[in-house]
Amino acid sequence: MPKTFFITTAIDYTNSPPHIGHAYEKVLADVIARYRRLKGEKVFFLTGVDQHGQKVQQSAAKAGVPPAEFVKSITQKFVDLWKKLDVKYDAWAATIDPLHKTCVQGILQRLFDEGQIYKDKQAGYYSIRQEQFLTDKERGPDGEFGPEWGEVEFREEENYYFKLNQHKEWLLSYIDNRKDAVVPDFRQAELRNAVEKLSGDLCISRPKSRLDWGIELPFDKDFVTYVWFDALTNYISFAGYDPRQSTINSQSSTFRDKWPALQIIGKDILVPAHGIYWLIMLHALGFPDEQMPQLLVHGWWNISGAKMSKSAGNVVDPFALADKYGADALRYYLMIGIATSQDADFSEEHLIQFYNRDLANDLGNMLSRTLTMIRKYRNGRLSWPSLDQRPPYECKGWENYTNTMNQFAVHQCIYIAIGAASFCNQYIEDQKPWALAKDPKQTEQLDAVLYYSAEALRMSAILISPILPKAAHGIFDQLKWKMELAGKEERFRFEEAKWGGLPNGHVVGKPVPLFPRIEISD
Ligand code: ME8
Ligand code: MG
Repeated sequence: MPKTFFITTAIDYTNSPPHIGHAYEKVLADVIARYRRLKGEKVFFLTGVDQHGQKVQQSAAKAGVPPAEFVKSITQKFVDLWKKLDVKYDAWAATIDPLHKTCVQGILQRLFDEGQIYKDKQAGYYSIRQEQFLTDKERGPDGEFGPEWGEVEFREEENYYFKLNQHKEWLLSYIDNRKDAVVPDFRQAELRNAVEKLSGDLCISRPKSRLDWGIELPFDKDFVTYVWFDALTNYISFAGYDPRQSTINSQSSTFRDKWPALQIIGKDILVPAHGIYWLIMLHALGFPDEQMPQLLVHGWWNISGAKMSKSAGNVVDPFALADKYGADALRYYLMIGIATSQDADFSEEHLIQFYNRDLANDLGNMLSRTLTMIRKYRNGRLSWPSLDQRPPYECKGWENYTNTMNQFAVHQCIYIAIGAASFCNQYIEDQKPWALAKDPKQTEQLDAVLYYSAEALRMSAILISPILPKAAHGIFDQLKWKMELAGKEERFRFEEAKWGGLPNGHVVGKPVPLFPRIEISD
């Protein structure tokens, strides 16, 4: 069976509605998934929501509704957003799903039976307000716990622990043996440093008296599992992993066909969650090194250099932006305004600037002037050029596109796709079809310029389709090309991004403004 390209994103907390950071991560994953399908690969794209835990329990209590009801309404907001932004996934990982629960409990039971999970007593200072044990890190300069912790008391509590520390040497050797375990490289180095400092095991439970909104431990009904075995496990439970099978080879082909995944996560959850806990959990479950997922770590969108947060009141609402500018304009800015491994500042002004410069001017202008000229000079009909007047924009560009996309440098790929359009705007300036049209001796030359301009548009549409699916369809519609596949993603195929696709005599459609300029009103 040919391998499926399996891509996952972090599941999003359902303690509050989605913000622009969530939108960015899912659009990035969607662009990579669409690019793979464009290349003819089979893709399985998994995303979802993290519905259990303390934060959700607290938010639900504050709202005065049961947690199950609370997560339902927030979950719906995520589902609605992905629909609005054309994020097209194959499976939905909602952690309250009974299938997921069965898988999580199966995994916990197996590791417990194998002696990887044990019970221990913890004693220390505990913040009642924050519901967590405090360490010396939480002490202020005066040695006391600050007022943000509220009342602090000494407590003893029993919990279950996962033997994390015994896998430390393995994790170091795995990281050292695989250069692309984490992308980008500086994040892999950051992870390695953190692993070197690793000590102690991982607490994986909470007594039900403290937290009951979670998955019960299969071997002790007084506890629920706390975060890690619940949330991280989604990446395999929703891909068909069977916890009763202890080797990869005994897993069903449904699972083996997909795994290992490319996992897209934000910079805040590499250390320790995905880079340490998750990789060690998989190793403990018997996943061999070559079956470890690759971690693609993206940066964060900030607001004027500051972190976006509810308390700072600077959370950017993706729904409002999509309503105001359209899904494609928002997708475009989220992809071009940031380098995948870096942070960037989100600003509506920049969104408008990028849109007007690249889409309204370059691509939009190229489309309307080309169609207008073909209709004006040739009644909309294209002729195969008899001259080789192909613009010197060569297919090398497409090779770069593939290479940069394979390195997840989406913003650079956009420049290649849009570059074809702006290059052809220049080509039209140079060739001056309006002058050629006045000279009967230049008939063939004019045919060639019109034909290759239409071709450049067709190819730009193919290359931009992972980023701007709606606009790519709009360009094909106006070219009257592949109308039988209108609205379908199969309309775009990477292998067709080469000169000579439009047949002799092809008649193009009417130009309709695809990217009307956004005027800034103050
Ligand atoms: O971390 N810019 O959920 P989450 C870019 N449920 N990405 C951002 C961002 C920003 N400003 N803010 C958040 C969780 N993200 C857990 C994951 S694993 C135990 C489960 C990214 O809702 C963030 O980095 O806080 C993460 O990858 C994703 O959004 C979900 O964040
Ligand atoms: Mg690396």
